[in-house]
Amino acid sequence: APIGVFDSGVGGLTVAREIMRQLPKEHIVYFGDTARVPYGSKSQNNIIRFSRQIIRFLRTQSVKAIVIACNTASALALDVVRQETEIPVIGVVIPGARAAVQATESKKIGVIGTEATIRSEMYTKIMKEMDPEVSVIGKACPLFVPLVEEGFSKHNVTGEIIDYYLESMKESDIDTMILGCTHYPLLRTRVREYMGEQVHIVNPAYETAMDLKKILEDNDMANETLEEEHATYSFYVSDAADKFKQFANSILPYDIET
Ligand code: DGN
Repeated sequence: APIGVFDSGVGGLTVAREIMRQLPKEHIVYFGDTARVPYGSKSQNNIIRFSRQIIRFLRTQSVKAIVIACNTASALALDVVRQETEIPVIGVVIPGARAAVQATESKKIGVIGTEATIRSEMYTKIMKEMDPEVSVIGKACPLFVPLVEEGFSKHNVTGEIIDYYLESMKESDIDTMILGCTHYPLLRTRVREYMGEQVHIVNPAYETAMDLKKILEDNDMANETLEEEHATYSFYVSDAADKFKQFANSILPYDIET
């Protein structure tokens, strides 16, 4: 049975990509809600409603576990939908939070994400539960999403926008920073250059794939054998399939066919 992965759009492909790398034998069914993106500016009620609908769809594809590959949906809907679903459901926030708490020495952590993710303070709450001594600075960076989607990762204007959003973080004494939005790993090099080597950058997509691996192994759910050259990956979107395909082919290790 495949792993179900969903996101508000293309961003979750950074999570799918980590699953492909770390769990090459697992088949994936991906759903990108491209008709309703961005989730970052929607209310919690709607994000829960969208997540429920997508989980219902993924379950028709007989998935054995579901990864909410969207920070916004993980922050706002995971608690609710996990209780309603009989198969394992994991989000990206808890794995990212755990990695940051483990990495920090100064106990000062920065989190960047969408407006909804930062407003929810979910990363802060979870990290404080893990270690009450950490202090967390959050910053919403909404313009990063369209920059990445338009292929502007290497563009000059991106440097200016990074400076605009991250200047106060750079001047703070954080030693760890969470890329708390699916698109941000694609700006990782730029953010790292700007923040400097002393700041440890956490990619929740990577940590989530590690967590998924552990859950599958612990529950004897991992796929052991694979006859094909690589596992089967199916992609569904609610709109704009061509644009999705173009983006996917620019970041995934395998080309998506029509
Ligand atoms: N996938 C969303 C997230 O990780 O928060 C970013 C895109 C969006 O819905 N704004």
